[in-house]
Amino acid sequence: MDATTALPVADDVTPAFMSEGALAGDADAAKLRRDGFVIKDFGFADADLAAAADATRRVGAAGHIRAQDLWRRDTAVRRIAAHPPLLDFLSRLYGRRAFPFQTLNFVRGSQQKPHSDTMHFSSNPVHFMCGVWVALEDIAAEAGPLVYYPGSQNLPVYSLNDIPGTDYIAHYEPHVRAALDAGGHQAEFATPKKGEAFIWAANLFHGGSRVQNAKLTRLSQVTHYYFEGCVYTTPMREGPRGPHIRSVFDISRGGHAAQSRGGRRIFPGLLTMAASRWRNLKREALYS
Ligand SMILES: O=C(O)CCC(=O)C(=O)O
Repeated sequence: MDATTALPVADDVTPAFMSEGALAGDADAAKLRRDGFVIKDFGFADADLAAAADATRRVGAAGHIRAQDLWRRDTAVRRIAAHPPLLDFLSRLYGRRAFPFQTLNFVRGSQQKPHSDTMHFSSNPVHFMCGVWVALEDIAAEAGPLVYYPGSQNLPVYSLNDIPGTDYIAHYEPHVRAALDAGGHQAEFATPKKGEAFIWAANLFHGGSRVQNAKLTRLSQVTHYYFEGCVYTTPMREGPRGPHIRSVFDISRGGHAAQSRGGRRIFPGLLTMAASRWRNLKREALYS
């Protein structure tokens, strides 16, 4: 059995944008706090957007609809993930250094049911995680664009203990659907232009909408970011002995991210690190 670690009790530290006083007068912080998302153009290099789009198309030609951690093989994907103006923006809004830890490149719409990323990867303290969805081409409404629910970031951060069972499809997804309906949260759809980025707060509920025209691509890159000075967890794999600590790679610095809580260094279990290394090797082989 893999090691899990009992963490010191979570304190009430929150990202800077979540407190009205911390970034007073900052329109982006106010928008992220109110709606749970911000859309911006960070001036990605045209050459990087084109190269990342080509790399993503190659994933499609190999029969996949998405590639995880393509940054390992493609420098343009890595440069988009670690684009300095984007990292500076996120670090300012959160009040801690942002770093990318995972990329997902999509050839076509994912049609993923609404979810919050906090069920897949969370942090202690919570909310120190965000997703950035970059359009690698102009996104058509019929291509199954990203669907999101403004304001839903204020719903509870669910853990497996809050839902009536442990199965993601049978229990988590219907629970989310019911919570969105009960809260009156309305779906909106993102159709950004090439180069625009859609930034979502950790608990904004989102997914992939229905693909209406299967011939259309939806070339896009989602990068997930953590913030320094936290412990990084996988709530879906939480066990009776406590949180599941992730093995996290800081793509911008090219090394494993240190984790700490209450001044104490925290380490993932050895099996987690070995499994993560194995998955990475498989990904490198799959997309080579
Ligand atoms: O792009 C999509 O269709 C969904 C992406 C997503 O849910 C995610 O990366 O967390």
